[in-house]
Amino acid sequence: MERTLLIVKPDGVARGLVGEILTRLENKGVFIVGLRMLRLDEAAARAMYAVHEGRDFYEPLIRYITGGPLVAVIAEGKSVISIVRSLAGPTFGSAAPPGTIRGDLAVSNRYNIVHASDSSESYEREWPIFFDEGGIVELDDARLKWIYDTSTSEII
Ligand code: FUP
Repeated sequence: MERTLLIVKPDGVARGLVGEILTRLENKGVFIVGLRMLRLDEAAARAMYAVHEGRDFYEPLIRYITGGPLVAVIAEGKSVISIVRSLAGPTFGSAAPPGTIRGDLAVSNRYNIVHASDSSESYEREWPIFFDEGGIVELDDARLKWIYDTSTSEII
């Protein structure tokens, strides 16, 4: 099992889309094991997006992500990093295909509703910005058995 971080960004919260996005995760069958609403301070925002420092969109991005409360979600499942990335869709709302969160809910090339970790390295760097260890629950095995075939030695 793998974990990923999904953020409903301030535009998603302000537009009342938290439930819609959590529903998409739950409907797919990924498990929500951490959930927290907070407002990111500037230092945390700069740490979160350090890879983009120096890019022309860096300062607007910091203003965007600190501009209102956000909802941070930790999701767990097999290959959940790539699954949640594909649910989110490509970066720009204008180009994201229908069926994806960004494709269905965003038109902007900045205000794109969600963030999703793009690799396990990114997840390991990002999750402590939003959660401490106690904010993540252990997955209840009973929930697994109709999402995956757990009857063999491998979870399928
Ligand atoms: P993604 O991995 O899809 O979230 O996209 P990036 O890490 O490349 O970008 C992070 C955020 O920076 C995007 F969600 C929106 C913002 N951004 C811009 O505002 N302009 C750009 O040209 C690229 C990204």
